[in-house]
Amino acid sequence: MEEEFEKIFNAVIEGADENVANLVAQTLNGGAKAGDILNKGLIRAMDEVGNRFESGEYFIPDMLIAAKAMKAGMALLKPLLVNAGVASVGRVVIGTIKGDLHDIGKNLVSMMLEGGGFEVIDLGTDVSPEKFASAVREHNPDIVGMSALLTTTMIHMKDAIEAIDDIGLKKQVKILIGGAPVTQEYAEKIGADGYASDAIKAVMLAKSLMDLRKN
Ligand code: B1M
Repeated sequence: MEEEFEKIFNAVIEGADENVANLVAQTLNGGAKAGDILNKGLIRAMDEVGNRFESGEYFIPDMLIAAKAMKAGMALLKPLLVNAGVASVGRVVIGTIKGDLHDIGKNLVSMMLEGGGFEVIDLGTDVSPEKFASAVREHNPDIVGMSALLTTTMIHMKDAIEAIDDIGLKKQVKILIGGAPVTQEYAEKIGADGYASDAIKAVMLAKSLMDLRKN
């Protein structure tokens, strides 16, 4: 199976979206677990794309093409990672913070939260603090999830928490943050209720935040 994961890894790096979709379908048919394809093929490839960008070997179009290929693979995995028809365990409003267009990690977290039984309202990317606040007023979520992939945008998470506080709704929600540059220390510093380093941990944390809300 490792050979198949390697082929998927290479196809994402090359940005061969049709190839990625075919390889993911074949590997699933061969009995691989969706989670293994995700971690050993797709996510590992995006890390490599990031390394190549950093070293100057790849440029923005290469990252975009790889992201499209990753999404082609994720579309096939989604139904397997998300259990349809599970009763909602809580409502989450989620988005990528202002100035930030990276949505793969946020989409993965949304997908896994849905799989964990949460109702997810996805605000998309480049979400302003005011939009987070008005979504809290409109949707009355249990949890607000914020994602940031850039050191220059993560600072707006603090502004979004303040915007929610300014309309008097901070105590009614739990704030969960994540994304590559984000840390537990940063979460504590800006008054978020939790930080998760990946999508699985985000679901575990969201469930424990729900328990805290009940007590
Ligand atoms: Co961008 N980019 N990018 N990029 N890009 C990074 C993030 C970078 C690390 C690459 C590098 O230099 N090595 C770097 C950031 C440096 C920094 O700030 N420290 C970078 C840069 C610099 C930029 C631009 C500024 C480049 C430029 O224009 N000069 C630019 C910014 C645009 C903008 O947002 N305003 C830019 C643009 C882009 C593209 C649009 C081309 C494309 C995004 C396409 C898309 O998302 N639709 C892109 C991509 C693809 C990347 C890399 C290669 C891959 C990101 C990704 O999808 N990873 C990335 C390098 C890297 O991350 N290794 C890079 C896979 C994904 C599954 O992981 O998003 O980390 P991740 O999500 C994880 C966890 O972080 C966590 O769970 C997820 C699943 O495990 N998580 C959460 C995420 N959100 C969470 C929320 C939670 C909990 C957990 O709770 C709510």
